[in-house]
Amino acid sequence: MRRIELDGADWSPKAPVVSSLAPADARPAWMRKDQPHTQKQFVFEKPSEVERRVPEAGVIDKPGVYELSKGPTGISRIHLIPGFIDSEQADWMFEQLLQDIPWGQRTHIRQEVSFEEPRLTSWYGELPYTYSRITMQPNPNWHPLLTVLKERIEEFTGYTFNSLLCNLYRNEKDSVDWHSDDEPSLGKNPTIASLSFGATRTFEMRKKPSPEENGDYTYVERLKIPLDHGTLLMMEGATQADWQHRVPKEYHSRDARINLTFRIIYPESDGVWE
Ligand SMILES: O=C(O)CCC(=O)C(=O)O
Repeated sequence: MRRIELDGADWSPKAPVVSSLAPADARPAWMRKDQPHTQKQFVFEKPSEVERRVPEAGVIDKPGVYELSKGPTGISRIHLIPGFIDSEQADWMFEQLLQDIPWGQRTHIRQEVSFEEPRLTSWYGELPYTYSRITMQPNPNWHPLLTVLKERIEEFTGYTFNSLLCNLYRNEKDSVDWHSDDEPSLGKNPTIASLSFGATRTFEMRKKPSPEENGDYTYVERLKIPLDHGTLLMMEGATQADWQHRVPKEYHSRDARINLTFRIIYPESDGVWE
């Protein structure tokens, strides 16, 4: 047998050499400790355009007053008050509102196609309310519990509200899409008091893009605010002018949730919406 002597090491074959097209060790080079990595060098090339990152959504879940932004339209401010109604009271209020409010499902027409709102609603107030080309007729017959809640919020906030839009999200499939409460009849920089009962749902906010973005919301600031049983959320200042909000559908099952949004509506003849 032929012996190969190299630095004194014994290189004589110990087993028959297998001749095959496959390499003896079929593992890729990076998995073999004993083999050097490929000689190809990684060269970092600076991207010609600045990379833009989609910002992660912030979460607001602690009580407090938050200044969301400042702009030519003013300061956008929200005030989160969890436990505004204690949970025991909120329990019976929820049941009563679920039973007694005259809930109805409205139909929208968009681009000649009609579809039902994915939630039930009801309107209270001396004046009608028009949004998304739907008009809610005046309904001055305030339920006594709604009057109590309105007065409690008025005492706490110092505002006087004259109207209320009630939303019932029957389950996880109900939702409200991105919008601002910026109808002319709400006046400039409206204050809105939003009181939630029942299942916790996420209230999402996104900043309206600057004119250079041409309506693209990809890189705008976003916030998530879990609204649970008895929580009051106040939206003030330029919040409706500079931000949008929604309550998205959920992937997991959710029980019913009621949201009451107290508003101040002006008669259109007042001209405050200009
Ligand atoms: O259900 C909510 O918390 C939001 C309702 C809402 O966006 C609205 O009534 O305009």
